[in-house]
Amino acid sequence: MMNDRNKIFEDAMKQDSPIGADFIGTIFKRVNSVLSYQPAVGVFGKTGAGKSSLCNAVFGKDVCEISDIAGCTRKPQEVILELGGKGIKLLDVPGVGESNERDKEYAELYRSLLPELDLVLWVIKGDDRAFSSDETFYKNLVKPYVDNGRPFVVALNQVDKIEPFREWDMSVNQPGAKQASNIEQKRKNVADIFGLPLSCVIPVSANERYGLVQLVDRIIELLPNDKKAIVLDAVKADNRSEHSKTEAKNGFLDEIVKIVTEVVPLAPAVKAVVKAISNVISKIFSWW
Ligand SMILES: Nc1nc2c(ncn2[C@@H]2O[C@H](COP(=O)(O)OP(=O)(O)OP(=O)(O)O)[C@@H](O)[C@H]2O)c(=O)[nH]1
Ligand SMILES: [Mg+2]
Repeated sequence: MMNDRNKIFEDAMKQDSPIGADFIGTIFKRVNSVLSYQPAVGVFGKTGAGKSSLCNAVFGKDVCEISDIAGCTRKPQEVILELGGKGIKLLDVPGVGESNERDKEYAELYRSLLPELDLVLWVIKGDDRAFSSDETFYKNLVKPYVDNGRPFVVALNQVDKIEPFREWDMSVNQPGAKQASNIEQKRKNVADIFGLPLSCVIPVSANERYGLVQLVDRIIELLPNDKKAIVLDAVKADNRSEHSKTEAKNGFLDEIVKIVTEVVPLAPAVKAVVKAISNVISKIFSWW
C-alpha cells in the first residue's frame, strides 16, 4: 500500500505540477508524514459499559474482545487498524469501578496512556444510576488533558436499555417518545457531571448500531485538521456521513495548502500543486 501510494504520488506530481523536483521532494515528504501519522484513540470507562462493543460497532467487526462475564478486558488491547496509511491505534483499556485495588492499577495505566492519545472516548452505561467512579476518574485523570484542548467525547451507551426500554422500536431502530425524552434527560445529566457541552455527549447503542454516525461526526469535528481523514478512514463505511467526509476532506486540504504554501514561494503554483495532491489523496481514501 505504502509503495503504491508513493508511486501514485510521484507520477501525479511529475505530470501536473509546475514546480521543480526539489520542491516536489520536500512537499512529498511532508504530506507523506501527515499520511503516515498513526492517531491513537483511547477508549475509557467503567467495566461493562460497552467499550469493546462500541469499538467493534464503530471501527469494524470483532476488533475487540467482548464478554458477557463481568470484567472482560483485563489488559489493554492495542488494535492497529490498517487502511490507507498506517491506520489508527485503538486502545481498548480495562474498565474501572470493579474494585479499589484494580482501580489504582488502572488509574496508573490510564495516566501513562493519556499523553500519547489524540482522542479520548469515554463510555458510560446509559442505564447506570451512579456515575461517581466515572466522575472521580475523569476529574482526577482526564480533565487536565481535556483542559489542554485534547478531543474528548462521551458515548452514552446502551441507551436501548433506558426506561421504558420496551418502547425501543426495533422496526426503525429508534427509541420511543418517552424513552427518547428520558435519554435526553440522561444526556443533560451526564454533560453536567462532566462539565461538558451537550454536543460532546452522544447517545448511542453499540448493540443496536444506534447513534454511531452522530458519534463519528462529533469525533471528526473535534480532531485537528491533519488527523480527521485518517481516523475517518478507519471507521466502518456505514458510520461515515457526508458531513464527516466533507469535514475530513476540508481538513486535509487545508493542511495540504498550509504545507504547499510554506514550501513553494510562488502563489500561482500553489493551486496546481494542491490540485495534483488532492487527486492522489482521492485514490488513497476510498470514501474521498
Ligand atoms: N443492550 C445493550 N447491551 C450492550 C450494549 N453495549 C454493550 N452491551 C453489552 O454489555 C456487556 C459488556 O460489554 P463489553 O463491550 O464487554 O464492555 P466493556 O466496557 O468492554 O467491559 P470491560 O472490558 O469489562 O471493561 C456485553 O454483554 C455487551 O453485549 C448496548 O448498546 N446495548
Ligand atoms: Mg472490554
